[in-house]
Amino acid sequence: MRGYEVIACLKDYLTEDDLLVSSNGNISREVYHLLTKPQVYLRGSMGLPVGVGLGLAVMNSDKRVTVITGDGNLLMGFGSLITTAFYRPKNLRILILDNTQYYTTGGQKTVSTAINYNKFFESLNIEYFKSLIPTEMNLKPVLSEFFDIGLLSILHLTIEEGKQDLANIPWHPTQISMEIQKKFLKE
Ligand SMILES: Cc1ncc(C[n+]2csc(CCOP(=O)(O)OP(=O)(O)O)c2C)c(N)n1
Repeated sequence: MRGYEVIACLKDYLTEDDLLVSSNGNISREVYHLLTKPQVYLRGSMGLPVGVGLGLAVMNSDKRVTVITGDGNLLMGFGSLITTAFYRPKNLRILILDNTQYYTTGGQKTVSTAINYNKFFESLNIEYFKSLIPTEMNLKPVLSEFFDIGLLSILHLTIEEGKQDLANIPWHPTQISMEIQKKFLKE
């Protein structure tokens, strides 16, 4: 499956109350066009989605926070995964869409294939980690578990390349921030 096909499936598992953080570039654009708005569409620097998701989850323990990140973004913020594993907020979900490339900027290869994700997350004692190549058949049951388990959960999906031709998000980062604060966040 392609990343946008996976993102479109998330509609069935998310409610208006869920808070999403999406990594910059193509993934944020797909989240903006395919899922409910507003969400935390990261723009600018890579490497931030897990750290931002962790902060939001810790500060908003009554909300489910889901991070959707490309492998390039994940690799640039690996330290945040270790902090996340230490605090392990039960309301945080991390969905890794791994196409083994920086697709947004032209498909340069990342070093994602150098990582044994199973061993890495096992070493951090993450209770729910799954890795799979998603298909129409296997994705839905795994998404149900991933969203409902009630523990910090991490799902690594190896996706095919391919994107929809989507326009940029028309909101300025300040507007994104204001919309999120209005809708979700504590003072
Ligand atoms: C620190 C930093 N370096 C480079 C870029 C340029 N850049 C924007 S998106 C992107 C690729 C993101 O890759 P990934 O997270 O794997 O998502 P994909 O594009 O594959 O969906 C790059 C290199 C940036 N925004 N920030």
